[in-house]
Amino acid sequence: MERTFIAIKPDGVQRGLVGEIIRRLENKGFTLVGLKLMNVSKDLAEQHYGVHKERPFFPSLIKFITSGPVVAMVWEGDGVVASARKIIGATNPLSAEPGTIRGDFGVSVGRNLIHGSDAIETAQNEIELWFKEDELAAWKPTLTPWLY
Ligand code: 3AN
Repeated sequence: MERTFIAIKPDGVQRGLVGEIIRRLENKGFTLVGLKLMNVSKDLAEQHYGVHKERPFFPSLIKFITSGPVVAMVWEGDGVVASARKIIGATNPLSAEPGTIRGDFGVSVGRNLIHGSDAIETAQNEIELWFKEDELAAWKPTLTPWLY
């Protein structure tokens, strides 16, 4: 089954939005298979945001993501990569639709609360980067037959 990597960034944790964000993904019908609260090392941050290395905002992005604890998660479900991106909303919270996480709770692109993998292949790479295999639980909720 498809999996995606989701991280609640330091601003989401500081603002007490961890439960709200998890609730939205659970309510949709996705399954949580990995979860940890962690401080992000500079090395991990630079690997995670490697594609943005040359961008002017790269140093502030690294400083921000390493500034406080992050909730790293893996979610599973049919089409979860694209669907989680929709639930999260556009990169700039001011452009994100109301009803999305960024649209409902954010005002700044530098403080946009949450990360979600942008494609299936990226998701696989990010899950490997952030989680060890034994940190992930392969399980099926008993609700599954009512979802699919
Ligand atoms: P998304 O997180 O929606 O996939 P990306 O991958 O384009 O967006 O950008 C990664 C992260 O870099 C964003 N979540 C945001 O925190 C930050 N970022 C993107 N564009 C800017 C910008 N113009 N100024 C500051 N930070 C930015």
